[in-house]
Amino acid sequence: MATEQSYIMIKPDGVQRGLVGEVIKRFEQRGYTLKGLKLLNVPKDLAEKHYQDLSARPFFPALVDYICSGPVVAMVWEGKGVVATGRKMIGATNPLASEPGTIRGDFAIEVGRNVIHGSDSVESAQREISLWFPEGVAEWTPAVKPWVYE
Ligand code: 3AN
Repeated sequence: MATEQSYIMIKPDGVQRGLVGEVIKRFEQRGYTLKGLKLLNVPKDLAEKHYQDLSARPFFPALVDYICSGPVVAMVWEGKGVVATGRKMIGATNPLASEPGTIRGDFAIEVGRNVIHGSDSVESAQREISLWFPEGVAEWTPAVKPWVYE
C-alpha cells in the first residue's frame, strides 16, 4: 500500500489559542499517523520559501509576518488520502466559507488568521516536508493499523 504524507502546520494563532491538541486529536481520530512533530519559531526565509507561490500576491508580506509572529507546530501526517482528506478536514481557505465541522469552520473567521495549513497536493506535500523536516521524519508503524485499514 502506498503511504501518502501531508505537511500540516498549526499557525501562530492556532498555537496561541490553544488549538494544538484539538487539531492533533482530529487527525488521530480519523486514523492518520503522526510521523513528524515540532514547535518552532519560523525564520523569515523559511516562511518565504514555504509560500513562494504566493510571493506576487499583495498579502504576501503580511502573510510572512503572520507566520513568523509566534511559534508554529509543524507536523507530518501519513495515511490513505491524507492530502485531500486533510484539506477537507481543514476547510476552505476563507473561514467564512468553511463548513461547520471543519477546523477552520469551527475555529476561525478571518483568512489571515485561519489557524492551520495543509498541503494542497502530494507534490506540494513532498516539497513542504523536505523544507520543514530536512532532518527526516520518524519511521514507525502503529499497531492499530489492521483495525483502520482492511
Ligand atoms: P490554503 O492555506 O487554504 O491552501 P492558499 O495556499 O491559497 O490557501 O493561501 C495560503 C495562505 O495565505 C492562507 N492560509 C492564508 O493565511 C493566506 N491568504 C490566502 N488568501 C488570502 C487573502 N486573500 N488575504 C489574506 N491572506 C490570504
